[in-house]
Amino acid sequence: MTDAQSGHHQPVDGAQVPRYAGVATFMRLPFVPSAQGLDIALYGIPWDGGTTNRAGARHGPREVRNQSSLMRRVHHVSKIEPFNLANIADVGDLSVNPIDLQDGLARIEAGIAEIVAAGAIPLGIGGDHLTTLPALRAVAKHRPVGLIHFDAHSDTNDTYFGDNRYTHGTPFRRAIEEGLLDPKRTIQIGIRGSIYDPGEHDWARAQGIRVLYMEEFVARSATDVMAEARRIVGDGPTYVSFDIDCIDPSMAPGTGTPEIGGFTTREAQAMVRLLEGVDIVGADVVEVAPPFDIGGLTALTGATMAFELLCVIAHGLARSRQA
Ligand SMILES: [Mn+2]
Repeated sequence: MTDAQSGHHQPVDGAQVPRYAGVATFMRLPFVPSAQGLDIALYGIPWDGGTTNRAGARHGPREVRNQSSLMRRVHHVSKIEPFNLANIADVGDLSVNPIDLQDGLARIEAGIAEIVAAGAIPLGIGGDHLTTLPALRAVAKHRPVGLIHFDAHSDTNDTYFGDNRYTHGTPFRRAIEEGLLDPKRTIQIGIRGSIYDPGEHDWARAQGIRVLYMEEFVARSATDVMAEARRIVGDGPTYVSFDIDCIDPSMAPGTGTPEIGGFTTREAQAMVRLLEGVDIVGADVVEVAPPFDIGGLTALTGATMAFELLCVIAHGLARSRQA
């Protein structure tokens, strides 16, 4: 369905077709095979080839599509109507390779590069967190970007099982080494849980990454922390990566590496809303692992966080068009 005035794709109307009916797409938007003509492209990355412990995030996109049918058209606080402000559709799942890690990364990068070349902002649903590395290779091809990273883990480890350099615990170290990320414009929020080594976060800090532990968030507030995040990324192009395991496992149990003591869904929503004004050039929601989920709760959380991101990105696009 398209809006007669704007020509923008529209979700299937829940008053015409009940929200539980029909073929599941992200936000009940049309599936379109290409990002041509879109302002924002929603896509799935059914791949967890970088997972070191409990696999299952490859099943994330399908379940997030299902739960995203619960989303309606208007953000209840900001009153943002993303589907009116921007042309948005579901471009399907990226091509992946479940048994070859490097080929998997190459395919994911190629898929996102196509979206970027079409002029659309990529908003991906993972997949494990290693999928953010090829996303950054696609969006930061010509200049490094800043990063606002919500996660229980820093994901800046070096190697695993010998000299394996590519896991969902290493994407941001690789991205910095590859010149894709400006570490001084990078903040990680919600970091917690036991670590392998007391110096585990030293490398990240030495690069200039702001590593913000969960305990510091609790002592401050979403408003205060996000003011710092916006200061760190400034006016430059910024990627936003939302690992669902930043949320407490009592609210988002369906993930491979849960850590207790996390954000409430309400705190996470508050933070994403405070991304207003950030120049977001790409974003993702990763690590939803349906085999560990209960009643679709984590997939619903992932879908809702994607909707929150969509509202902020669409509003930013509309604002920059007016400027
Ligand atoms: Mn992560």
